[in-house]
Amino acid sequence: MSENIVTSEPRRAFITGITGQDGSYLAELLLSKGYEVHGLVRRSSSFNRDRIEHLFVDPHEVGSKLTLHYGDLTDGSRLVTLLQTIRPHEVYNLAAQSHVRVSFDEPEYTADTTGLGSIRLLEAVRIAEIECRFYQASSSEMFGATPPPQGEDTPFYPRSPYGAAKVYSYWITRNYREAYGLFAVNGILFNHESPRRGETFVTRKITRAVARIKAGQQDVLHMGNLDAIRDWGYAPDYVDAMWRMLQHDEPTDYVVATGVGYTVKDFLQFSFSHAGLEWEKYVKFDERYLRPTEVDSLIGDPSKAGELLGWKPKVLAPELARIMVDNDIAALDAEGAPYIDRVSF
Ligand code: NDP
Ligand code: GDR
Repeated sequence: MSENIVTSEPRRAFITGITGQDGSYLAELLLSKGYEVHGLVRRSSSFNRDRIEHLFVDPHEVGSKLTLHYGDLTDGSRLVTLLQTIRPHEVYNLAAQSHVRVSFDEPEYTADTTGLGSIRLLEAVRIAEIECRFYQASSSEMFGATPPPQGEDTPFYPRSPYGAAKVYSYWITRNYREAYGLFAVNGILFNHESPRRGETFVTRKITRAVARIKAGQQDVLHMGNLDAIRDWGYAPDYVDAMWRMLQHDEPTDYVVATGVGYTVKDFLQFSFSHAGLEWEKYVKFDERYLRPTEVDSLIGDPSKAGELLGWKPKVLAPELARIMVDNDIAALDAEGAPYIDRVSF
């Protein structure tokens, strides 16, 4: 593995989805390695950059290495002009409509961003004629109904519009590798969480509720299927795997996972008991959180990433739940004041 590519100019990275959970940690990791980081942000009427606010330095000040650019994965010509201007060495495509349940409500929009967004970005790389390495955020949701353990050679059987869109992006990334010789890789990442996880994903929904129940601000938590099994890892570990994939000598695809599965019930238990609470007293079933087709069990086999990248997970689900509960309690205490979890890469 060639860890550092030697060039006279600073490495430049372009990240789509920089305002999301993974994008914020990846930006932090790359800045800590001396990269110049360029991020794609969507224009919105309210502020949507809480996760990267602490990384931002006024561009008028010396030493600013993070630049944000307005754009959208549904706007192909903008992607071309941006890449022509930035000329990045590494492109990380993390942007997506990333919520599985929501993809049943908005299937066409999900296909447009999570599926077609990737081809727009790959085409932009090709049209802009830049020499870069390309990372595609593929997902364990592509395996869907295929039973665990799931590895790089496991057949896909997506169970949602989101999973189907990710399968398209996976294959089009492989096709650009084979057709045009692009250094393009798929990181097939299993669920990974953190204090920056979106509030409607199951882990964060649980840990936020624990903090609020503990503080006397909530007394019921409505949930869907508690028997689903997931392989939950820690997002800062997983962005390190993304970076390693682009430093390897050969472009290839990798599963990134802990290799250990737990039920949603287990995660409830880890989280509530850490705060001295019994989850059975607070959780109520609500069918609105069920999916028309569920993914019952995802447990990844990360041995290839271990062998080729020297990557291994440092945090497993029980500790992850404790980290997230502690952060949500701290965040509630700091309510009204700016708050961000700190990691050290
Ligand atoms: P998030 O939902 O936290 O972040 C998604 C990001 O995509 C946000 O920055 C969002 O911007 C941006 N985005 C959404 N739509 C568009 C668009 N049309 N144009 C430009 N940007 C857009 O996701 P995560 O950080 O958790 O995940 C990162 C990627 O990895 C996603 O592609 C996800 O599908 C994939 N993935 C995630 C896993 C996980 O467990 N976290 C596992 C496997 C794959 P805004 O802030 O404006 O909404
Ligand atoms: P997932 O994550 O669908 O695996 O996709 P999510 O946390 O939404 O669901 C995990 C499991 O928990 C069950 N569940 C609930 N889920 C939510 N959100 N809310 C509930 O109240 C609830 N009750 C039970 C779900 O049915 C499911 O089985 C995530 C996303 O980050 C994707 O972008 C990513 O690709 C995959 O992980 C890997």
